Amino acid sequence: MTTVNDATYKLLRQHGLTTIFGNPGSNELPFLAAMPKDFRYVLGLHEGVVAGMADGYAQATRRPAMVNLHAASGSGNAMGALTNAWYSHTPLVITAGQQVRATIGQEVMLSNVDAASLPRPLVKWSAEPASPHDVVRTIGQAIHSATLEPSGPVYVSIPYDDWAQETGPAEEHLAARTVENAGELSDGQLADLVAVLDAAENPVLVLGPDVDSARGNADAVTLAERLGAPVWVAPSAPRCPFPTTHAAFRGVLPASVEGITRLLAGHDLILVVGAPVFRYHQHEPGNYLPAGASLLQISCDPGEAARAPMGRALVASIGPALRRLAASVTPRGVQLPPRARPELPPLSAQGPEEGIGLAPEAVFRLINELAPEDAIYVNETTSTVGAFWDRMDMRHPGSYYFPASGGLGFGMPAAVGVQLAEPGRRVVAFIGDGSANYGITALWTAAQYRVPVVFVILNNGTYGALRGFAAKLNALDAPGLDVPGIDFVSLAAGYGVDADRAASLEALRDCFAKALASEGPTLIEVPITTVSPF
Ligand code: TZD
Ligand code: CA
Repeated sequence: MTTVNDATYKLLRQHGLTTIFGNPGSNELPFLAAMPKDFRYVLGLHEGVVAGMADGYAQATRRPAMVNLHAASGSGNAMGALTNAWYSHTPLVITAGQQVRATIGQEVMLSNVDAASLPRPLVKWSAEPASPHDVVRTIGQAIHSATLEPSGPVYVSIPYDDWAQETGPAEEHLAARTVENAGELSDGQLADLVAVLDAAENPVLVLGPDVDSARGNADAVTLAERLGAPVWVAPSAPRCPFPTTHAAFRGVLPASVEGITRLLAGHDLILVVGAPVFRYHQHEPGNYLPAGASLLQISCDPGEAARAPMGRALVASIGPALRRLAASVTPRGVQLPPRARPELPPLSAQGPEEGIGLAPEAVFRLINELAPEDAIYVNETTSTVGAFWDRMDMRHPGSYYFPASGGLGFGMPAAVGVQLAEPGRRVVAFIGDGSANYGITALWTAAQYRVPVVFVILNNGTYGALRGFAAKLNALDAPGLDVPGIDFVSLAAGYGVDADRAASLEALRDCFAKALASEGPTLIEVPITTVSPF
């Protein structure tokens, strides 16, 4: 006899979904009890961390990741993390255990009363199968829905008495199904785009996270070189779509209307690929486009295309669209001079002032010098994002991850997920002392599963970004802006992670070398000065 449980594991195996990130409760045990030996369960101690680890893992493997949560309460704990998964188009297949079918209506303990509604609007699709005989098909639908473009999180609630039910002929064909996107630019659309690009006098490229997800980085380089165009990264960047060491790289656009218009002034054509137009943050009203400029957007997400306030948009798969565009535009033979980087005093002059801390720029510059050239950076230090992009070299696809919605608690878990997905590269996670607390239990998973992330906690004792906003919004007397008195070395030790404090650049040099040599996770707490996020 084949049970719903057997058929589900077969389906998951068929899709290569043999890693399950979870945190269990009684409703989930009948599913987990029969887990086959070729499956791996990665336990997270809080569901925000479970979802964050799965998010990092799915982004880095470029495949859907399985998540198993406990009923409504576990799902609720994960929802903050789903804001990030939603905006990064991360395919998460989230399953949650439900009470026994016949008892949900009574609202017995741990029933998920309106399960399909609970995770909306942060999932593409959600359901609770209407019958045990529709569980396997529903999970299949979830996998396909999560994966189809634009990919994203989906949610299935499964009553726990369904798992032991027998399957019938309805389930027979499910494991063998495949569902694919087939949409591409038509030849006419491509020819038209090429004509528009070739006719532009001074085009500029703005690249977004979906270029990195689609591994379009090398094609973006070809396109920029052929057009002789400078390249910016779209604002509030969650990924790095272009090598920062390339002469055409100009940096990340600021997250304000006026800031972008100012920086792109003089261009007659702005080509945005794989990004929303735009993810603004600080409200600085102004003209949406510089005078004389038109904007062309290529997005894999119809929602992204439809909601933009300006420009002509085409909805297409980013990888093929970029490849064909790069191969088709006319080379102009123009070579751009590399961008000027801001000057810093020599590293030896950057000693800490008593009780204040190191300059974040100096910390980034030193780590950039010491880290492997293919290191992967996970970043969740909100006031120092600009300093990070100024200092760090990222040459390869899949080198950068930042919370796509701005929802904190992504960094530490995502670092664990990315490192699990990329055992051949080293993950260095820069985490603010404020941000660390939203995902701190990821340290336990890193320790128990020996995931060798180097966590660098940049500690300025405050919510630095909020201080920057408070100054802008005339709210400097707001309460709750400082977070003094947290000892991250002790916290790390408590979760089983080796940790050190580095209060000078020499100490940081030693600690970082030790961390790189370690086969397990390490945490380095670095006191830093507070800088403005703007
Ligand atoms: N809660 C969640 C889940 N996400 C958020 N974005 C915030 C609160 C608000 N918030 C920001 O947007 S930035 C920030 C907070 C609290 C400060 C983070 O402090 P940090 O980094 O120490 O991690 P900086 O560099 O000191 O800003
Ligand atoms: Ca801070």
